[in-house]
Amino acid sequence: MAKKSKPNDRTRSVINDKPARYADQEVMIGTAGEVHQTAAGDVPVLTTQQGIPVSDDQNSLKIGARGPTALEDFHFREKIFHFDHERIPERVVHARGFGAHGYFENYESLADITKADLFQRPKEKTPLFVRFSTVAGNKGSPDLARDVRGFAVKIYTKQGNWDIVGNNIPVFFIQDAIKFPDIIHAAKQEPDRGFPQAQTAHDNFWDFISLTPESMHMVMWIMSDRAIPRSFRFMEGFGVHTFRLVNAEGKSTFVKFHWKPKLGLQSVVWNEAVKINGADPDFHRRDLWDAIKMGDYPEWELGLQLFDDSFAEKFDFDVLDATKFIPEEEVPVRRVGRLVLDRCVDNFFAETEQVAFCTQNIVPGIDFSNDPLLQGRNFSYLDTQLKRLGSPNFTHIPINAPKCPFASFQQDGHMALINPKGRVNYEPNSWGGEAGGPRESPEQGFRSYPAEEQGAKLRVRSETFADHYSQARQFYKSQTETEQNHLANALVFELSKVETPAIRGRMVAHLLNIDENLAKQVADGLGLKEMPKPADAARPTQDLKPSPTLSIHLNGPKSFKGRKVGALLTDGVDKSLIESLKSALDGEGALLEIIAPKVGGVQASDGSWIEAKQKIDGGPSVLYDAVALLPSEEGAKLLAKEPAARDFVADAFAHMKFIGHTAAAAILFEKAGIAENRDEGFIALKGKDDCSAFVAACRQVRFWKRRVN
Ligand code: HDE
Repeated sequence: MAKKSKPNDRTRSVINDKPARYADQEVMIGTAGEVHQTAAGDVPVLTTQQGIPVSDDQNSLKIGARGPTALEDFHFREKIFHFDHERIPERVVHARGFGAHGYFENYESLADITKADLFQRPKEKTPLFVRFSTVAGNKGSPDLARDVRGFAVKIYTKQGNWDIVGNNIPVFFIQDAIKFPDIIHAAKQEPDRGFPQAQTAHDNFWDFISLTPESMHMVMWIMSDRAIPRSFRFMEGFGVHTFRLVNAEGKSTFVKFHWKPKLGLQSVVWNEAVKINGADPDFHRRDLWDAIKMGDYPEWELGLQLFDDSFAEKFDFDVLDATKFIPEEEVPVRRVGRLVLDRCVDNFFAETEQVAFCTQNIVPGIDFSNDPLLQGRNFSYLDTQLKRLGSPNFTHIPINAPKCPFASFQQDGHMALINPKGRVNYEPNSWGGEAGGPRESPEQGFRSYPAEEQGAKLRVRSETFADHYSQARQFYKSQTETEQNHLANALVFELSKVETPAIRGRMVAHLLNIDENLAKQVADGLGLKEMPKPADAARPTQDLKPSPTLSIHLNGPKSFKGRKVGALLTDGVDKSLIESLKSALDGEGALLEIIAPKVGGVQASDGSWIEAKQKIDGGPSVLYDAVALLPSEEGAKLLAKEPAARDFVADAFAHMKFIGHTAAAAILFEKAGIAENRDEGFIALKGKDDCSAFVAACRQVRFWKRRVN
């Protein structure tokens, strides 16, 4: 409560001591009716950054109530000055991201293959931070852009920070880091017009791609449903490059890192992605936030593909070529631990925005390979952090600081927060003991694997990188028919946005080297008048064995756990039915979200009130994995008049979702134009058993047999 002020106190804008009431809020009102909330009791006093208490945060200091603002208003100046400087440069790639805290738990000692401290002791937990991202879009772009997802993990080990800065796709567009600015320039908005944003469906991208045959394998992945994941929780992560693990005896083993989601793989369909971007552009970040806040902690297993020089020698492709992967059928993935995300950030800027991943951050027991992409990245990340965070002291920011003891003689610079005490800032020195500061440690210190390197200094690409189509074909052949169709449709969609016909033709010429049917399907979809000749290939396409682990559909979830049903209710809904549905979903570990004509909720058949989470037009069916239509007879008739309700039903059908429904929903099917098309994906809900059957059916996630697209 504000202190009593004299009505004629001209230095105060609250002249009336009687509070005003805004529904639940009691507030003080100023001379122009503005709201003043004042400190009292456990509500702290607002101060400037210098700690000076602020008397009025609603009005700047003026010469007379209608006069000019005084320059001496230090509170105003400080507030605006700080606001003006709130933004730091967004990441030049992966600008849009979302992070969370968690831990890595090691299953067993891996001392035989690596001396990395975090892998030594079974069951040991090591804290970490993960940031998921899209690549091409700017910070405010929608989550469901067709794009690669970043999967960057910073592990705070007892021997320093180890960053695995990976993606959700195991290969990359280019083979040499020198091409990175080109691929990114081509993918991002075109420089003259500043659009299109967060999409590759434009001339520059496909122009560059069509002149970069090494990217064809990656193109298969980004045109597949991998590029439109249902959420971060349902996607894989990959370290992409070949790395080394080095044990205490100095023996090196090559390794590829994998993150395997416990909930299985799942993607949305393209038409859904387009609509989700409008309905909830934060769909992925909200999903992660909600899951963690509800205690449904997302989990991935760390998998290692381990191989030696002799495998590298005999493998069909160069293990240093990041446009190639090693099929799991050839080198199995050994699962060695789990990553659990169990804590949301306290502050998005401090943690998610300021986290600075660097591929160069490796710990003793891990080492690089000569992959030219990785070598280039090792320069880029440190450099970019300086630009973004503005100081070489970005490692002092809590999210970036190691959680183990650290000591160096690096000093000063902008925003130095961790400053050593004492006299010494160099070594060698003769001060000794604590006064002499830290010294090198031949035993514990990081030592590079002494790989033998020799050769002429050349600006060339290794000929072992020359096969551009075989693995692209292998990827395509490993997809189910539905997935192959999605891939072809995606290519047709993207290339239809390309305005230059020659680029479309060039792409089809490359597709001919991957799969003739795919090329024909795309050419047909584009209405290409003449089939081009296959692009001249540096190496002929090999027919490799399909790798079933590449298909999302063949590696889908085993349960409906972690998924969400949207239930559309009206007044008069059968209370016991909704309760049965809720308990069936609870049993599965899945969620129920109530959608109603008004967010206030509906009155159930027994007179009780059920609150809604969404108003019908704010909760379209694209936001759910399956839907339940539970209107009363009367309610269904009213819903049938609402375009949003008709779309809800028509989209659920078109997106091959399972549809649980009461008999009263029939009028909705009719109005949505799908009354004739009812199939086994429609499950009538009358009682408890039907609800269990519905949830059991939902384990397939979608009713693919519907084949609407
Ligand atoms: Fe990155 N990449 N990248 N990248 N990358 C960045 O670093 C770069 C590449 C990846 O959530 C930047 O902090 C080059 C492959 C992720 O903060 C920058 C090359 C893979 C993230 C950069 C690559 C990645 C980045 C921009 C070609 C998968 C986001 C902001 C050699 C293995 C990390 C930043 C986060 C971010 C450079 C290629 C993954 C500019 C030069 C391959 C997940 O340094």
